[in-house]
Amino acid sequence: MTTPPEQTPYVPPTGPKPRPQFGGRVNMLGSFPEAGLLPTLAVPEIAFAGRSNVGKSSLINALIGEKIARTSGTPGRTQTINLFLVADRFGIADLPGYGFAKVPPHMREAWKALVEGYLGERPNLKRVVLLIDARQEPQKTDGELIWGLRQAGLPFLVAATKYDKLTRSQRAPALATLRKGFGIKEHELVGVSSVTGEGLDALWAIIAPHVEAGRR
Ligand SMILES: Nc1nc2c(ncn2[C@@H]2O[C@H](COP(=O)(O)OP(=O)(O)O)[C@@H](O)[C@H]2O)c(=O)[nH]1
Ligand SMILES: [Mg+2]
Repeated sequence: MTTPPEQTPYVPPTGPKPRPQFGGRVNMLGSFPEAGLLPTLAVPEIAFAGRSNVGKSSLINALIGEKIARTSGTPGRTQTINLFLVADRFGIADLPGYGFAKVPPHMREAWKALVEGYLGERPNLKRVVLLIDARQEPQKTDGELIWGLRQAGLPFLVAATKYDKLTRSQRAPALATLRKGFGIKEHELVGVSSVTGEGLDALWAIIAPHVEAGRR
């Protein structure tokens, strides 16, 4: 008789808890050109902000596991806030992008009024995820938004996007450049890729406690 092979005990994987998937349970509540038009939600809300083309829509889709936000290769010019309700548990606001070249001053003012109006009027807003391209040198417009969030006392987190486009050796220096440029702490910055999924669990781990604890 042969002895049975020794069993290897099951070792659960470590690292951040995998984030839940919400496929089929996401409702688009609308696209709003004025902050005052947004419905008030009875659940916590997370907002996503950043320059046009930084990967906002892609990140929202990758994080939620469903194509809810429209992505494009060309910077969009529509200035609206898209609001989503995810599994009746939390809201996601996709804020209008900024920073593309040759924007007439009246459009810049309209963007400012819309975003500032939104940030000042959402009692359930738990976090602003500010997206910054991991490959870029710190930009003035991003710095101004960070300054505004600090002034308003709004908790934020920087997601360094398109992380897949950096080599392993470029990554830590790129994050350090952003940290120094914007004066942000290590735990306030996470490198993410919507293409490879890198950093999404880490990003979710930061958002999840707000979403769960803040439920009303
Ligand atoms: N390589 C790479 N490309 C990305 C990533 N996220 C977005 N993109 C591309 O960047 C462009 C702009 O993305 P989009 O999500 O529409 O940006 P938004 O304007 O900020 O909403 C699109 O061509 C995307 O395919 C990423 O993580 N990695
Ligand atoms: Mg978009």
